[in-house]
Amino acid sequence: MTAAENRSGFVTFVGRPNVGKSTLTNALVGEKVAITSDKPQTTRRAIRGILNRPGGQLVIVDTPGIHKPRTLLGQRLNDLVEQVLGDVDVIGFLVPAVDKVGPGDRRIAASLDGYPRAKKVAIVTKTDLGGRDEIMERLMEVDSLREDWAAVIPLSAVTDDQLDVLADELLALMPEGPALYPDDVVTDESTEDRIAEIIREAALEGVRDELPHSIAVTVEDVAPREGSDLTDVYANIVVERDSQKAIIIGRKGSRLADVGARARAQIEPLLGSRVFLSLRVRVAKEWQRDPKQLGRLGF
Ligand SMILES: Nc1nc2c(ncn2[C@@H]2O[C@H](COP(=O)(O)OP(=O)(O)O)[C@@H](O)[C@H]2O)c(=O)[nH]1
Ligand SMILES: [Mg+2]
Repeated sequence: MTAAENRSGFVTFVGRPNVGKSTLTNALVGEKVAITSDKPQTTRRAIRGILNRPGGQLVIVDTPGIHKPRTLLGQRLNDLVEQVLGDVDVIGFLVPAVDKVGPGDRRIAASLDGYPRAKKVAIVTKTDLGGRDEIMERLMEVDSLREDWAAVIPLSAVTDDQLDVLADELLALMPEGPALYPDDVVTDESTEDRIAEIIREAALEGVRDELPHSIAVTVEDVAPREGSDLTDVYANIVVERDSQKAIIIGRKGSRLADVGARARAQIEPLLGSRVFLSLRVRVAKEWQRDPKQLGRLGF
């Protein structure tokens, strides 16, 4: 193949919270680069996952999606998403097979008019949860939302059904050009950032209401321990109130111990070493609204 036939570019997925944007990003990359949960607004950064295929490279940018901003953090995240949407080559619009298309979906589909540069692909996801008729109905509903879909594709990011079809279609829509990243990396996130996200995902499990939004994680140090095959990882779980700190720690530290165990199980394969994980819970009052705190937390 000549260099001229190589294609590369950026794609991002849009859709209501929980439709499966981050899960699809990971499924395409083949490795977890973006954390997922059943809580809305889990994603807080623009995370780039990289998929190399014969004939080209896809850079998949997973974003928090646009929300009504309630805090300074919310505003910053919206600005970030706007910027990504303005820059990508392809936007994939996701609707789950099992939910009827509603006003939220229609609004997001219509908002894609604001990004004329990007080609648009409609994706009916979670087909593993839907029946044949349900999937057909959804495909027709989604198809009628815009006239300019370059493709309408049903798939499951959990069973990987039709994932190849999407990857081929996305690559075909990319401009010609050389690979943008080396072919042996799956993300441009630093190891520290990936560890912080893994811990945040573990901390999100089982917490409710406002607490998920209040959790941030910082990694202070990752260091191989001398004379052993252990890596020491020191991290802080940051919350906004003392009452939240108590919830995260749990009775006699039981919740925090579970969070640590779940996170460690994922950090060890990432680092390729056994890990000693030290987690501290800190309170940073109202950090989501405080520009100084946001800066310290990397937003
Ligand atoms: N069964 C099934 N569940 C999925 C699929 N894609 C995502 N999910 C689940 O939907 C929830 C939300 O996924 P996530 O990727 O975090 O959604 P996001 O908010 O759009 O990024 C998670 O619990 C996922 O496991 C799919 O194709 N099939
Ligand atoms: Mg997400």
